[in-house]
Amino acid sequence: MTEQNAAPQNGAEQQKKTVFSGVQPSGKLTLGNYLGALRNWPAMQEENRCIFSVVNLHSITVRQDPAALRRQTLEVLAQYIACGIDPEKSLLFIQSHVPAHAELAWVLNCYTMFGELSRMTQFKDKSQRYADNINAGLFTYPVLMASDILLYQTDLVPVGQDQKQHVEIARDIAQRFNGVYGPVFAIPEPLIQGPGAKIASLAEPTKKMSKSDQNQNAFVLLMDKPEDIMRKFKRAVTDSGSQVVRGEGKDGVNNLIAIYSAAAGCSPEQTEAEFAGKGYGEFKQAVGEAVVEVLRPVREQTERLLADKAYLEQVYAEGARQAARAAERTLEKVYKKVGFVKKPF
Ligand code: AQP
Repeated sequence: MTEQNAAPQNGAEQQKKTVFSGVQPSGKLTLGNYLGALRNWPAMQEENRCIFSVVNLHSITVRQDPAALRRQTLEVLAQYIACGIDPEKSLLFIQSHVPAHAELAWVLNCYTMFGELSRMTQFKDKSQRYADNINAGLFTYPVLMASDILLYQTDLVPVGQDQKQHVEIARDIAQRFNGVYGPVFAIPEPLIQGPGAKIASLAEPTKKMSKSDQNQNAFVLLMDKPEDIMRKFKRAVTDSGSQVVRGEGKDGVNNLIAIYSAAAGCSPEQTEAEFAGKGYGEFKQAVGEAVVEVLRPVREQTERLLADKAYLEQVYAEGARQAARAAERTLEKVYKKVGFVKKPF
């Protein structure tokens, strides 16, 4: 991306909103990550100052295989670009390359209350799922996420529904800090878009689709082959009814309607009208086909990009350089406000 985008200085550049978002490379990306987040990002880069990070510091709140984590980090970066994020227009970087994220997180930990972190749904879910490893990082995850967002003076955070609570706590932390020291941080807004904002598991549709689900049939991966995608939709849990309409207690069908609508670019009402009088079998086939077509170019382009490691390295190196510069400006302000002696270098 151009230097002006990394550091808006005047006129039109100052009018642009700053957008920040990220995905943790804790596994292979799912259709949920794509429809809820990634797919909405490219359209934003034309009008805004966009910053997208592969948030690998977040991933280690759950044990990761080091070699897999390294591989997945590059895969997520490649998928950002494959989804249409242009490194010439947006800033792309790997979180661990910018130390200011961890540094600001420490400061903000001291402005975040134990009680508010205890209320986080993701912490409750993950501490049940990983009961043998309820580490402090899992608990303070939202503070690191607040640092990611606040370092760049972010206005908008495009996320899926599941992350709304974390953006809200980032707002609360920013407001608390600003209340003590004056306007240091921009106050971010969550941006939750379209029918893909909350994609559920195909196997247990009352749960969200998650890349770390142990059941391989629960999720569709961006890199899945067409035949695997079709098989997973064929097996998707529905209910004893037969009409393709949304309703109470019809979580499986509600989810398939949301997926089809997001993939085909129509409203849930249009989907219901299109499949009126048709059965679940025919509908599942159509959902599978729509998803295969949406994911095909992403998968093919990701494969091409992963074969060009030198290009990916160039993108993340340049991204880290620019992100570090922007992040340092905020961190310096924060350090000054809290009373740290200015860094000598
Ligand atoms: N099921 C989903 N539906 C819609 N959006 C989703 N997102 C995740 N799952 C869904 C959105 O994807 C972005 C990146 O999420 P993340 O990987 O940073 O963390 P997550 O929300 O915890 O995603 P996972 O897949 O469930 O990861 P694991 O299994 O590692 O915890 C976010 O914008 C998120 O809203």
